[in-house]
Amino acid sequence: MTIVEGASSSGNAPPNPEHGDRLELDALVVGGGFSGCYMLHKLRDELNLNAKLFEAGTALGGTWHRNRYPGARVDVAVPGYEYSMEQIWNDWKWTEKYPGQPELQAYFNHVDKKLSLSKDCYFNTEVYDARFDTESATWTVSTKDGKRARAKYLIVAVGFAAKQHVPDWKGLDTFAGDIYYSANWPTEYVDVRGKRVAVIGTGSTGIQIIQEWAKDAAETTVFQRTPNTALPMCQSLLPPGVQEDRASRLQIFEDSKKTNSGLEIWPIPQNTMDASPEERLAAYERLYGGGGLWFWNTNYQDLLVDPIANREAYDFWAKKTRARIDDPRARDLLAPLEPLHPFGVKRPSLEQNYYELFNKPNVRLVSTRESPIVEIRPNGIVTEDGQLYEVDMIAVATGFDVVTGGIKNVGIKDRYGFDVADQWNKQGVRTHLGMMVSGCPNLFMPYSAHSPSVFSNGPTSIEFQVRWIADVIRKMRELGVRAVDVSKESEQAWKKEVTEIANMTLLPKAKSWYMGANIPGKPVEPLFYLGGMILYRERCWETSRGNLDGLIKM
Ligand code: NA7
Repeated sequence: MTIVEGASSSGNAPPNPEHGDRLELDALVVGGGFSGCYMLHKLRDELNLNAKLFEAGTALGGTWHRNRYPGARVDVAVPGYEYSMEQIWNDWKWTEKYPGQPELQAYFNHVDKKLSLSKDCYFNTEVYDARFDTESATWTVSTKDGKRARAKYLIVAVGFAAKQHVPDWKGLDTFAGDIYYSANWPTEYVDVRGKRVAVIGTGSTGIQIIQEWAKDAAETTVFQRTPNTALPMCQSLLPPGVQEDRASRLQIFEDSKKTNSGLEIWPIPQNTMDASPEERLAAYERLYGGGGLWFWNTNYQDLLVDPIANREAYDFWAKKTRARIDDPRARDLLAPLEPLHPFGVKRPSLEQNYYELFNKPNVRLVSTRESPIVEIRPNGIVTEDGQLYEVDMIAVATGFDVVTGGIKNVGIKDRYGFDVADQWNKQGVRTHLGMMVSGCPNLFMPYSAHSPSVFSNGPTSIEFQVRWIADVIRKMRELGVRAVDVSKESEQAWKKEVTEIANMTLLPKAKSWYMGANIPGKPVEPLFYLGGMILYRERCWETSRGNLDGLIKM
């Protein structure tokens, strides 16, 4: 078997001799994605701290650096999915409404240039241990390549999808062809012409790979466990003028700060069944036809709350989707009349020609719900019914150990020596505001669990969280406070709020990564804050109000 990997995560690069391998810092940021880059800029350029960034990969970009598989693209449109800093957007032009990974990587290179970030970043630097010393009130962080840093403030900005989940299929290492893992794709072009390829997983990643590979492969076999309620992307080039109009661009960012989603959108302020059937159909057609996630995030306000409303939307989606699939069996597997879970409680992916692909004679669909994968053999994939699917190449797109996986890799120990991720894996996630953990003073985690993160426009919620963290640190310095912690009671209250809000929705009704249910053995619980950005902002300011009244000062 050949595992074809990218060069993003080595951990073996030698310490950078220019800087020495022992660093004494004010602040250390771990992770160079949207949140890490902005955090470094804030701490270094606005608070004038001695701040550095450790990144396991070879460049900035985070998710968009690691996930460079064919077809990778964002499901939130630009302009909007970007930093709001004018110095960045004033001379950056997007080409497509939903940019692909190469354009997003180029954007991060642009951000790097504008903010001069790289000079304070250590690449190929993978943190495996971080522990707090109460006496000196500092974090000591160790990396796989032998660096050690001491910092007053530690910002773990590894995002929610830092660790890919790969099922432990028997015989995985015996495969004689090439295996590609979506989150560690090689930088070189992968040629599938004339090959029999398999894609396992039909989340956004699987769908994007399938759409690309099925163009050229001799035969494509798709292994689906749960049908994706994918929506048409309606990709387009950005019309000239859209980005050039400074006033309207500023307005997008202003408006985005006032909504729950961090996008300049609101759901229809009406319940589904209060609209007449004609009105409802017209609304559905408009939202579905507009493309993108609109049918999901600007649908009637009760879409994710009321089962009847939800079913109405599902039925519309199924009718539209089924009409695109010729084969009755594929139709029933891809868009069943009876949904396997409520619509939208697993994130719908955006697709371009996904459903029509199954009308091609050389694209076949295997239901691993009916017959799970039990083994990988040198020549292919075996399912429980004994069927061997012979293939030359496999793409594994089986999702992520969301949040906990990435935190686990960083090896955070609280001030009593307990591993935070281990505790989370046993007892469930505990945070305050999704950013702080009791027993971990001066540790902050933007875009992690228990925050609106994946239920908001990433850059908008990240900018808010980073500003909040920077504000707490600024106040600490003004007040002469060495360290801040959060109480167990704050954590309990926050978890209660996260859970109660999620339980008002239909989200707990699916086995999704939103609930941690995609990883065997992981506690099943709401992992994200569904109260929206408006309430979330209030909660954050309540904690940091006055002289940091909601925090324990040490
Ligand atoms: P997802 O959305 O978690 O998708 C993973 C897919 O892999 C999904 O279809 C899973 O089926 C499937 N899967 C997982 N384990 C198995 C096994 N053992 N056998 C067969 N199929 C399996 O991850 P993505 O990377 O696509 O997207 C993640 C998010 O990142 C995305 O929503 C964007 O917001 C960004 P399941 O549905 O669990 O039955």
